[in-house]
Amino acid sequence: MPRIESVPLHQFVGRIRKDGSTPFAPEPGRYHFYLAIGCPYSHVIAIVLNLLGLDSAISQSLVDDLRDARGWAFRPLRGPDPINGFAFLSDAYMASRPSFVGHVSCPTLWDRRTAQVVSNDSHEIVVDLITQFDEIATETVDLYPENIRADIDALSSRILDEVGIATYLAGFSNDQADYAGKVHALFATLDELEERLGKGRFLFGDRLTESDVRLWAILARFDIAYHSLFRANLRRIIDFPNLWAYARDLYALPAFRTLSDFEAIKAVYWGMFPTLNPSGIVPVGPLLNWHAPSDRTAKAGI
Ligand SMILES: N[C@@H](CCC(=O)N[C@@H](CS)C(=O)NCC(=O)O)C(=O)O
Repeated sequence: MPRIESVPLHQFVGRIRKDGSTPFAPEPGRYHFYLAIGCPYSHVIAIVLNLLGLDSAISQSLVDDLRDARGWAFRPLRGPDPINGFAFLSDAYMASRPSFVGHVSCPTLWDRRTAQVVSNDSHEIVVDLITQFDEIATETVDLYPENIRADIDALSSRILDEVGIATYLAGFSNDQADYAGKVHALFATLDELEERLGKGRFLFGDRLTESDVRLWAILARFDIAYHSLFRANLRRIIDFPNLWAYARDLYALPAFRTLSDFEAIKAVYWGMFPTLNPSGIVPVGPLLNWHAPSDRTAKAGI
């Protein structure tokens, strides 16, 4: 995500509030998500919407799988923009604020009522989905329990920085020592998560939280993309007994299984970064047995 000096990364930071303190109230049928199938941040949104039972209250559509220099676009593969008929996602930003210059990213949350982008800060969006839509959500799962919110925020931010973003920084490093340092640091965090998952079924014991969804979006991409494409290859996820069993346990849950298209994800990564994979050839492997049973439910009460 390129950063333009002195311009904040997220220029659309609208918050959805039940109490009327912002222009954006939680209402069924009002909001739309633009997502990208390969994007881990979009993957988190899709799974959270499904876990909360917000799929029918908040619509979503996909941009084209691959992004070029013009940014995310709408093309036949995933269909036209169903809300505005835009050609590019950046059109939504320009329509919202004609002077806009900066980070156009998926996920983007669009408000039909005021015809503008609400936010493209996925962390804040997830928090608002969980905390502001409880009267609309059809499921009662609490992915962000009040008494551990600070701990969830802290862990999710480490997962994002030290695992998610770290793999990209390693993959795009042009310096041997820098690359090696980043990979060792990344695996030190994975070792820590491996140990943590030896103590409970999920990252916070028996409660599935937002942090688990964040980590899933990374684990789902690790062995099929990050390990080889980004040279984050000290180990694969399948070499970590707890992380691998945990990933399979999550995959057994319908929201994770039905919303994780590994072949599409793999094609996106191996197709979108020509400096790392000039031929564009998508590897046929690895063969991962996602359906192998895990013993994780036995850890529920630990
Ligand atoms: N800060 C954003 C990051 C999202 C992000 O980087 N999305 C990627 C796709 S996975 C993207 O759209 N990148 C386009 C760009 O940075 O130009 C968030 O948390 O929502």
